[in-house]
Amino acid sequence: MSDKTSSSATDGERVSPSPEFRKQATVKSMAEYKRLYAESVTNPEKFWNAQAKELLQWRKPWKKTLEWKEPQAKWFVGGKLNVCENCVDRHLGTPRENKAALIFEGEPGDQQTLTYKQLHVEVCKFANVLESLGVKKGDRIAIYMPMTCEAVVAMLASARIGAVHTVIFGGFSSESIKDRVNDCQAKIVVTADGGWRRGSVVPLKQNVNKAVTGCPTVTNVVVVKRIGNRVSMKPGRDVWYHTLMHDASHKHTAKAFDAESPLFILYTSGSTGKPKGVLHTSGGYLMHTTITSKYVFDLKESDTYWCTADIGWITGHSYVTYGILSNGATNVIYEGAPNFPDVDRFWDIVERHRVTIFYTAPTAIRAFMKWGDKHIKKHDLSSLRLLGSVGEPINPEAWKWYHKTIGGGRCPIVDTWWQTETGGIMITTLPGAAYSKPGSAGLPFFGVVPKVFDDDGNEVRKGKNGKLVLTSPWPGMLRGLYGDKKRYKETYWSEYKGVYFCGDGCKQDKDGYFWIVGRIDDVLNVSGHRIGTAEVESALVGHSGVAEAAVVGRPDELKGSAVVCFVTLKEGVRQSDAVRTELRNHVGEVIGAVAKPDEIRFAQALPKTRSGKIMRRLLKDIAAGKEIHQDTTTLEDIKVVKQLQEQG
Ligand code: 6R9
Repeated sequence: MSDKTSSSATDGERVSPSPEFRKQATVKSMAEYKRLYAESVTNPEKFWNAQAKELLQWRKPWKKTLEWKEPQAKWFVGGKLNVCENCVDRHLGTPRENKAALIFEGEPGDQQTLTYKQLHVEVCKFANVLESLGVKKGDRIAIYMPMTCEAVVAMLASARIGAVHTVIFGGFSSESIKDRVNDCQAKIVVTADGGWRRGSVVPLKQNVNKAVTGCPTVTNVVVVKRIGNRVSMKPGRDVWYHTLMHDASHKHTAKAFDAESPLFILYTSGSTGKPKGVLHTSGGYLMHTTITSKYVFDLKESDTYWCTADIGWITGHSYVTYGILSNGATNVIYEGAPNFPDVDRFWDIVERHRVTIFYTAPTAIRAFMKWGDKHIKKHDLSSLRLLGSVGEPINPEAWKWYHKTIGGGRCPIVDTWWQTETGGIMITTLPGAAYSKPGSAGLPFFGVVPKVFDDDGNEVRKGKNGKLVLTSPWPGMLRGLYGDKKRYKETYWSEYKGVYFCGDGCKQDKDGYFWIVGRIDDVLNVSGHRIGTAEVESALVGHSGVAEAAVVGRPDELKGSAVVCFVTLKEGVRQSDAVRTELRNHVGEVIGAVAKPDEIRFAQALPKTRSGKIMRRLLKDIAAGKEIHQDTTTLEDIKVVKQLQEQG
């Protein structure tokens, strides 16, 4: 049922925070967590009203805290704020203004630090640049960048002028850029001449050039000089970032925008069709990311925080840019790969920058485990005080290794369950309050009401598997799918009446801890990245040699899930390794390297029921090398199964 590593334990071990950590934590006891949680769910409006006043800076107070007409939520209705002002301007004139907001380290080792004051100058200038290019409130801007300060500046500048950004992960292909830019009709693309990855140049500008010839709405491409290589610039359309910035004024007055004005669209894979544009708005989203950063990471302005996620994913939006800067902490960003020039690169960064909070994905943790402890022991990691995990379930073995080897046994680990759609963390353990159970994400965050349902919409008993749902609205929830109201309702609100279904399987143990089992829809979680099987299938059948394709996940120790494809070729195309390689590369070109199949198996036909449905469960078992116990009597052609098994 699941594509992920999951724990067999129901109740698990308990690991409590140390007395020293507890003493300094924002929430210090389970009793305090329980009190705050109870307040947040018995009277959510009162709770969020107070939090929003305390944690954010508003230009105009709201009239109503929540307006809920399922499935449409509006938070802080009538209130006005500027998201960028909350993340940047409000730290000016305080002791924070001269401390580092961003510490950037490039893969080749170059570094750049921007204090809050300097970040403010850059953001104001780029806001002026965008306005001079004709960008207005509500216009869409695509950002296809390496992890550099300019990427964060572009997001904040977009927020500052009320534009809507859509960040496209730098590992995606031209085809993916084109689809996203056209779907949201972006006016501007912000990119770079390239980015560094494992010592090679990622040809970002070249990919954009290829994409935008098919994007009629794009008027300008702004190009950051990162590498200094020669790139082709189209006169009249393409402009250098540094030229525009040189001439731009550093004075920019931020306007106030409605709490519900759109902040960004982020495309994510679903179980059907093309990626969906998840839409987030301003006040509620900033509220959710600010409060979770403060409580879950126990974030203080004295912290040097490092989240290894790329801004191309939701984690990079919520916990690199918005939630962290809004709290005035120091934020480390790193451009490149974890194993360049060597497998200890991350620990070298932690040591040199004295990182105190470190947030990464289980797939990375498992890779470090494999590479060996000796690379870690070389470094002084004593600055760390808290560790986080996100993106997929963390297996208890990896959890314990992370706790001992990286955290020196002293750092609490927060395993954080959430999604692109939820905007911010939903299930976790507050680090000074609750014990952790390795393998369980933990307890609901304030205002979050998760339940585990069976297929009929009844709550299952504790300890039993079911589907994870969220039964009441929360501030950071998506407001819809861009331009597709119907799909929003169908995707999230139609499995059960009146509740949000997230696509994950889950059980809750008798202590109330939630154990996420993984996706139960046709979405794979590959190294913490969401890939729709339908997307990979559509890429494969888009190749001239392919007649039919079915894609499933196979549990993988390192990546969580591996992509396994079953393919039938067209008449006259011979099965060969060369075709396999060609198909792998083809998927890489259509979607991006993250989606490249791990395995391709050929067959004369795919196993189907007599009514013509591909038997996916059977394919999953074949991919996993399991014996087939399922009823195959409905199968049209039993020979096919054998053929596919033989290629394992
Ligand atoms: C933030 C992010 C969302 C899916 C989600 C679930 C899986 C994320 C998890 C986790 C178990 C955790 N997931 N965090 N599963 N434990 N701590 O990853 O967003 O890319 O949208 O993925 O990732 O399956 O439904 P997104």
